[in-house]
Amino acid sequence: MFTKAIVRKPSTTFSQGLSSSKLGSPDYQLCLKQHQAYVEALKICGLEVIELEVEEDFPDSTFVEDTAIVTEKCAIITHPGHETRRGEVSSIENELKKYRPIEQIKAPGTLDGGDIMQVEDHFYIGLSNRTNKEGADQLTSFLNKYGYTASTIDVKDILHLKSGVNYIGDGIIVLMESLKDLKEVATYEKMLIKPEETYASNCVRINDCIVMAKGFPDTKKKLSTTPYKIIELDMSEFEKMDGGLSCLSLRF
Ligand code: CIR
Repeated sequence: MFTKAIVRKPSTTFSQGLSSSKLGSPDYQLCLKQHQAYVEALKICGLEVIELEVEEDFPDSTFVEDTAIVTEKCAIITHPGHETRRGEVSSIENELKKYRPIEQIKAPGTLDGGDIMQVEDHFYIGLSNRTNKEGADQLTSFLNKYGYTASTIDVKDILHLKSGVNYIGDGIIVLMESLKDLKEVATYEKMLIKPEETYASNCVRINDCIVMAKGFPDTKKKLSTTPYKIIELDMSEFEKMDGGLSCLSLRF
């Protein structure tokens, strides 16, 4: 059961963030509106929403999920894989230390929270262009110290592990179709997401709700077979900056 979420409004510099998408430049006003709707959705899921100060110096700082891993027993502050994002972590640490003992990934380790998928007491760590082996090893030792287990999955073709693989509880993994044979998640029940709806594979289960991106009818139909309330959100402006739905919050 989650009770809180940390979010941060996009800064006016948002469009200068990292992006490989060909979807064009984001509309800042629309982006703020979509962010507000996201915050409202978190509240509907029963969360108290903690809004951090906007960080104008860090265009990607609205993607707070990449800056920490929050478990029931500890919070691990990351060392983001892209250097332009490293300054985002100090304000996150200041907030999280109110709630959890803090651990920290250090160079030469790099790690983005988008690469970490929790399945009960086990954590899958995506080895991506942002998360390296040293980062994964450091995270694994912190998790082991608090009684969790971890293992790695190679994910070189997507930005982060959770861009294509997400756990929604009850033994079900939502998976982009091209990863259907991923051996590391072979034992789970799989909900395969069509190639044209890949963006929607990044959805989040929060308490009795599943929050998903709007405009993906086949995925919605599949997720609607679960007992959870489906909340759809327009994510167009965040998608333009390679941002998935989960990365806009840290839930704990
Ligand atoms: C980046 O490339 O770092 C940002 N523009 C997007 C980060 C998205 N994070 C995520 O999906 N966990």
